[in-house]
Amino acid sequence: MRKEIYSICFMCTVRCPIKVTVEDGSIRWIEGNPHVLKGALCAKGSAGIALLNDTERLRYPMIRVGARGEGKWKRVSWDEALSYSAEKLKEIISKYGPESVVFGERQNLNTHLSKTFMRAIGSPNHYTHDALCKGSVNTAFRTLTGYTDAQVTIDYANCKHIVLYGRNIFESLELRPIQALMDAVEKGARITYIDTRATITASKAHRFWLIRPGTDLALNYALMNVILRENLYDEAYVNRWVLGLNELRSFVESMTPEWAEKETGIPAGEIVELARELGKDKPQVVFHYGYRGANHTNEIYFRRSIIMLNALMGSIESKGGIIIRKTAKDAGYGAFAKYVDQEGLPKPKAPRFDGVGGDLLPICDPAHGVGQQLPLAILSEKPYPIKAAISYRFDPMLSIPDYNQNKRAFDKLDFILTIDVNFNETAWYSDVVLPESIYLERSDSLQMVDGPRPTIYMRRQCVPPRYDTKPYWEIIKLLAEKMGVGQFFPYNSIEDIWAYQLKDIGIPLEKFEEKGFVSLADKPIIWDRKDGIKFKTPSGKIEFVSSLLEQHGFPSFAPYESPPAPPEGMFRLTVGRNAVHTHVSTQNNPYLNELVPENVLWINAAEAAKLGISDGQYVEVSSDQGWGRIKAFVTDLIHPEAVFMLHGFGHQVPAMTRCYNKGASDTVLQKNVTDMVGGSPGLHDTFVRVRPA
Ligand SMILES: Nc1nc2c(c(=O)[nH]1)N[C@H]1C(S)=C(S)[C@@H](COP(=O)(O)OP(=O)(O)OC[C@H]3O[C@@H](n4cnc5c(=O)[nH]c(N)nc54)[C@H](O)[C@@H]3O)O[C@H]1N2
Ligand SMILES: Nc1nc2c(c(=O)[nH]1)N[C@H]1C(S)=C(S)[C@@H](COP(=O)(O)OP(=O)(O)OC[C@H]3O[C@@H](n4cnc5c(=O)[nH]c(N)nc54)[C@H](O)[C@@H]3O)O[C@H]1N2
Ligand code: SF4
Ligand SMILES: [Mo]
Repeated sequence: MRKEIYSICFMCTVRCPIKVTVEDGSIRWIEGNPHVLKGALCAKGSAGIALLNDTERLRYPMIRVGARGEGKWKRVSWDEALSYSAEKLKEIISKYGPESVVFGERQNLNTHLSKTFMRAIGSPNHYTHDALCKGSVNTAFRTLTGYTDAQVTIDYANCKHIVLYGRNIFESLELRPIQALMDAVEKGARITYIDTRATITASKAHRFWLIRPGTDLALNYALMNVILRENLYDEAYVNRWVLGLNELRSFVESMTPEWAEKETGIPAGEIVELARELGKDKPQVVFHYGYRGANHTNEIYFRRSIIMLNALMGSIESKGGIIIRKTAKDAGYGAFAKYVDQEGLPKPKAPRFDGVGGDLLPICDPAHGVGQQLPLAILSEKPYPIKAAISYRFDPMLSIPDYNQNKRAFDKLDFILTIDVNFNETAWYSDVVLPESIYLERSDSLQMVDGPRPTIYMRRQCVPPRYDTKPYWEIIKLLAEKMGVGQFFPYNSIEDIWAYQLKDIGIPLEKFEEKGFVSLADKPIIWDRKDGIKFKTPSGKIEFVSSLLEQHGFPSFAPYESPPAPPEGMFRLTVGRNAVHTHVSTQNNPYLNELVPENVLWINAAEAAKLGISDGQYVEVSSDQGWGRIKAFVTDLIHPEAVFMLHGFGHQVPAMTRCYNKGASDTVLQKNVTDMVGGSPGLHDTFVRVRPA
């Protein structure tokens, strides 16, 4: 029998809507949901079938029997694994308090259940990947608009000019945005791309600038300088909505394009030209606030400068600009319900392990925390000893900079529990490993996507689990029951969860069968730019002079500091993604491994010649944190101060035979430093030495 099932991809966290064809209980085909994506899917999405059939993924619950990291395991029943985990956790809680248990996950559809679990056991220590990915973007948005970056989106389809700062949009993919952007380009939209190397996105852009690493902020100040001097900004919008224009004007007065040329290497005349072009196309222009790109410990000011440029152009809540996402309530429905909001759930009082909301990281988002503080908090035992770490759909060992330090920290823990689909680095180092069914084998909590047209998507099980695995919503309920807090998980099936989530919205579940999603608005909801934008700052305006920053003793405008050039013979390590892999999780996928089996080190040709390194030769890369062996890719297409490698390689788990020891790991090399205002890690703050291996 042949069936077509609408669901949601999870080969990366973009979560594209998909249509899966199932015949006689096997998956025959996966494509993008034609109602949203015109059938398109990326390479990783297509490789979902290879993950389903992979014999090297986690197949049954296991308890460690050898030393940590030795790789000796006992296969156990679900009941034994859960009872053992609950016993260990209860023992730790009774000795050290509930705050000694930390839970980390990559934000996902079930995050409301994980947060419920942590609140139920009395610990404040839930964190997500968010700070590691874009903590300073989140904070920058809140300082300016009161919204997080996750509460806004970009209207690519109607944009006339987009500026991308290392936002390598055609390789670090999100399918819907790039389809919309390509449509806009066909209608004449322009792309300006700025990177320290020439990526695929650079090759598709109308203008590409190879910038000196870490100097994007200087470029932005110079753009502001021109925009203000030549009155290129949207005066009516700025007068109505911006607080602190005069302060900005005097701050950037001396930061001319000529000054920025010396910092960035971008000719002053071209900076002026870009400012004038954008001035003409405003407000349908976007300066992309990005994720990674220039990641340094002063990142908050860079991200703020990007958002301020949007404000100057009047593009926030404009067609073809940045749109504030609208919720079910804005569309006239009740709120989308989450178990974490249920009555009677304890509110833990202890301070967070990562210092968020306290003196250390006062203004970072407590909804996410700052995950990279975990190893530091374990090692220092400040603010208190941490004894147990639970990781779900997240690999802290490889996703938090400084692998060797992470290992030293995890060595100090009494209990490590991992819930994953792959034998990731953290699972290998765990005491108990619980295998989740992969996305094609399970249904999940509904996905509420706020936006101009708020829409709810459904992930639906396509085939039965191949191995002895379970969906997370069931795993966490069973663990909660063993811990004695099962009352906070009052469901018995995924349908119960769906009904709970929709209880105040009132859409029947059958409606999802038609297209896999239900939209709550017929047309985009856009607020009136003259008077109707609801900014959530104390002033109700876009705060160039920020009350949030200044209340906590941080300046709204910080003096520009030039990033140091690396010492002789060294390079600034820069990292990123490509179109074929997801972070640290797909390197062992049989299809994707065949396409890109290892990473290479981009190095500038003139610098390579000085070091006697030729293209394709193995080199040794080392830093104060560690070292790796990797093939050199010698090219003119990277700035001489930088070297670049893909994140996610250099796996050290022998059970993942296809990717074991292939390429080098950026995580081993990087130091764990953070923008202590915004929360992002300084992933590009490490200098490395390179020599022939
Ligand atoms: N050194 C360094 N660190 C980084 C970055 C970097 O570039 N360099 N990038 C940062 C960024 S931007 C991000 S977003 C984070 C991402 O960090 P992570 O979220 O840790 O990375 P992923 O590769 O997305 O996935 C982590 C784990 O999720 C598992 N997984 C996949 N699908 C499922 C599932 O259905 N169920 C379960 N239970 N598990 C699943 C994978 O097997 C993998 O072990 O890393 C950050 N950290
Ligand atoms: N295929 C694929 N797509 C993905 C993901 C994935 O894992 N795989 N992950 C998703 C996630 S979670 C994220 S966060 C996004 C990340 O999307 P992007 O933010 O686009 O991230 P990266 O691929 O890390 O690209 C960073 C770029 O910044 C450049 N760069 C380094 N230093 C500087 C600098 O000083 N200035 C400038 N201007 N550029 C610099 C690097 O050369 C690199 O090309 O991608 C998302 N999409
Ligand atoms: S970008 Fe690719 S891997 Fe990620 S959700 Fe979409 S189709 Fe799946
Ligand atoms: Mo990310």
